[in-house]
Amino acid sequence: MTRYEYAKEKYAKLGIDTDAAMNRLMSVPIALHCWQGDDVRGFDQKSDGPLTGGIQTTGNYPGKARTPEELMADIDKVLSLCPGTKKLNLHACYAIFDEENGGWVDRDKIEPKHFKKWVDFCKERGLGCDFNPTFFSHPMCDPLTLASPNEETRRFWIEHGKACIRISQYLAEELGEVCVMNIWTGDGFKDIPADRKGPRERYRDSIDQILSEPYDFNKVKPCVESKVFGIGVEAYTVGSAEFSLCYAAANMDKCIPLMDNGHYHPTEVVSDKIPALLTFFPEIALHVTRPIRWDSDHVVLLDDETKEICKEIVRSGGLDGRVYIALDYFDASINRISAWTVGLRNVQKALLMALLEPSDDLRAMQDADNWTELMVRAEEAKTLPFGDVWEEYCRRAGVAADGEWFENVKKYEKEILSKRG
Ligand code: RNT
Ligand code: ZN
Repeated sequence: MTRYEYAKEKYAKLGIDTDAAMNRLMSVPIALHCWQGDDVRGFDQKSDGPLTGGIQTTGNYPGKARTPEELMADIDKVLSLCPGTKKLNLHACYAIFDEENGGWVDRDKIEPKHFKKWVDFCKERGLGCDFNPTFFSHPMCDPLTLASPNEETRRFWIEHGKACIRISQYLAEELGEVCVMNIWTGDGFKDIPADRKGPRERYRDSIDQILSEPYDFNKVKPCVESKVFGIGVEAYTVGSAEFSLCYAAANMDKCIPLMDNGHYHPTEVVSDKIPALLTFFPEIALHVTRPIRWDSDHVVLLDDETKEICKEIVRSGGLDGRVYIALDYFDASINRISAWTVGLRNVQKALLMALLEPSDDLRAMQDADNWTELMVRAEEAKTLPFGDVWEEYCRRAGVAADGEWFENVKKYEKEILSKRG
């Protein structure tokens, strides 16, 4: 008997079908964020300005991608090391300008052709692609964008948002998969504002204008991502939780809410918010990250909240196309390929664990007010031979098991990353 066969029996005794769980997970798309590979830099700025918008990468581990080709090669390496269905997640600042497509244009003028190379990349690998307008790290941030009182600034960023809707529609059509387009800005204030409503009214109007650009809501899913605060904008965030959720609720036919689990007060948990939102919204989107004390965007670990988030996705029927899952972190202090791979494999692990939960039984115990047995069973489920199922899942997906992939990353670092200036 193999270790997997033994594990399969153990789970079967609890009524859990490990083969069905693996098959289910294999087709769930998870969006891989391109920005872990180059510390959220992108390629569209002529001079190398600072990362703005209240987000921060810390560390300067060698080997970050400097060109689209390097970033693509790095993403390929990650894809080869992770099981399951992947999607790419691009930011507008990763536009590729060259002689053939007419050279550089500013963000209000970007077009689908600037993402043609990414489309080719995705097509060759059978990937879908999500998209994000980039409302930061640009001279037109004054520092506000969509909430700016300066009409010229606001117009520029609305045009950027509209251009991104057109690009998202193009990505969805070319790749034949839904494109989730996330609207997030770092708009906010360092200190106590005198007017909290004005910026929000302008923000609302700006998003209205962006979403007035035509798109097929079956293919393009614009999202509004909320936030609690950012670096340098500690006192007030325009796109707060209430603002963003109300915007999405009032515009259910046009957009969906996006929750990033780094964007709440430290004792709030997104796991609990998932079923709350799914009670009302047909679809929601997530940025899975790891906050340490603040929105620090550390690599996702297999920690309690990641597991709990994945349980709620599975229990709420989120895998049936109701929850769009994306990663969002950027650690510049460690090998970036490894950072990406650990985080993506961990989300896969947490989802597989959730699929291997005896959830029907546990729910029945809850409904029967049988909290004693629920505790016993839930605790016992934690030491089932999960590792053997995970190893089998990796084998079936044709990727290296735990303990085997890191050698591959070390080799890539030695041969490729270490040669980058
Ligand atoms: C920032 C938001 C946002 C960004 C990306 C790069 O706090 O989480 O999603 O991380 O758009
Ligand atoms: Zn995010």
